[in-house]
Amino acid sequence: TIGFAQTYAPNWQSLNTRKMPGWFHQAKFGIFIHWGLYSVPAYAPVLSNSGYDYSEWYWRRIRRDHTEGPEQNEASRQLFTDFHNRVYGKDFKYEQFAPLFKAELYDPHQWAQLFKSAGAKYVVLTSKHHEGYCLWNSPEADRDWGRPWNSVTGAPKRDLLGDLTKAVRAEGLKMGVYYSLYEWFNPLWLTDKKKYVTEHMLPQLKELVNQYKPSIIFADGEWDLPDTGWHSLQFLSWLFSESPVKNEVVVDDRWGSNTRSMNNGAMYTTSEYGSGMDKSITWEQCEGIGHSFGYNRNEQLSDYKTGRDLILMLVDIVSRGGNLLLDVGPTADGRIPVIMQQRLTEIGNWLKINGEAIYGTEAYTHPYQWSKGIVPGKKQGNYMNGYSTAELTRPKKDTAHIEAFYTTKGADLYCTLPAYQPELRLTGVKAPKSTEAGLLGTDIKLPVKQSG
Ligand code: FUL
Repeated sequence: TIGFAQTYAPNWQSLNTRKMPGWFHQAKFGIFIHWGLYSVPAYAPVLSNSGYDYSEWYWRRIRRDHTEGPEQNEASRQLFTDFHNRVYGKDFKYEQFAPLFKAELYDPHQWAQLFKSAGAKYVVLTSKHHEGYCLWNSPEADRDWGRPWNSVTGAPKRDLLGDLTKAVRAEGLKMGVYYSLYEWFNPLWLTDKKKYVTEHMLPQLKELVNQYKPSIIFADGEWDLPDTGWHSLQFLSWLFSESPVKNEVVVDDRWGSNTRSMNNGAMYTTSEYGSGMDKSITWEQCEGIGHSFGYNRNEQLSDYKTGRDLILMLVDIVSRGGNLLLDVGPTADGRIPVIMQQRLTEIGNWLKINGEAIYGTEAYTHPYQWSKGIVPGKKQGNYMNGYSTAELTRPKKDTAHIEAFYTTKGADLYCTLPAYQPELRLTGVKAPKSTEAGLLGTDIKLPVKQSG
């Protein structure tokens, strides 16, 4: 909107004056993709009693010689190790998965069409996860790992990120990247963190932006250093002031051990398998269809959310002003599991009729109406995996007592009902005398009675 160059200084006070590009809040629904060498073993234990684990953490879980980072659930690590030893043998190194990651059935156009028909407006691919393996031709990766450690010099012999970027844009969707700042076992990271940041991570990230011009950067793996340690402030100042995506790009809140709690205007807040936030900030919930981001062959049908669960999750999030970044985990040969395709299609079919109540909407004064006309109380901001307003009045994902979720656009109020009701009494809603009501996808006019 401003026709002259604006520059932002490398401090939060200045960075926060940037207006977040409006497309993100309008979009509401994106697809997250976790794809890498971990897609070869594609395994995580499924332990509901001790918290689910992520298949993309496979390498970290089977390595016993690392000392940094929080100690993880020992039962889960043992199961990862048992699986690895039984299936591949204890001498089989994680690096040996690299030649098995071939992506031979990868069809980026089919993926992009699927995401479009799901009703998603943007896509975020793991350009590099904590394992350090890159889905594009990164010279830093090969140099510092001392072996082919990207998908162009490695087995796929293909720019997986570049090909998806083109296909996604051809469908009219925005393309973004997930990028892990740290790499668990990068030799440079393990010996000299400063050098790793300036000679590996920063040049790599800049090159990623210059080459692929992502609309989103979902940074991650930030927790070991503060924002100053990563030079994040310098990077973001360049990104917002000078980079080729300065007017378009949106970034998450994972740029240092101190940044997630900031909830400031420069970054959107991420909740992960959590309950989400409220409309006072820009936020996005990320979650898989099952319990993991990377593909997990160990999951059963009952581990997957149903289409109905997913649609209600989207509506719940959007009614509180957030976005849903729904994750799929492709297989090592490049397929999106058919059950995930089915779920995405189901969401898309619903959005074809009801999308008007989702895209481009704002949260209403209250996000939903709880059983028998009760509206939720005061908002309590929260953070990842915590509990938000909605959960103060109902258990997570239990929509049984929600009569209607609200969203609004212009003069219209949208009510999404989880279950059929012959009559709905809206409480706490201001409406002019001439109010009319209709049913999306039909010409039906619903009878309205107003009182108060
Ligand atoms: C986390 C990572 O550690 C997970 O593997 C996943 O990528 C998630 C989106 O972010 O912090």
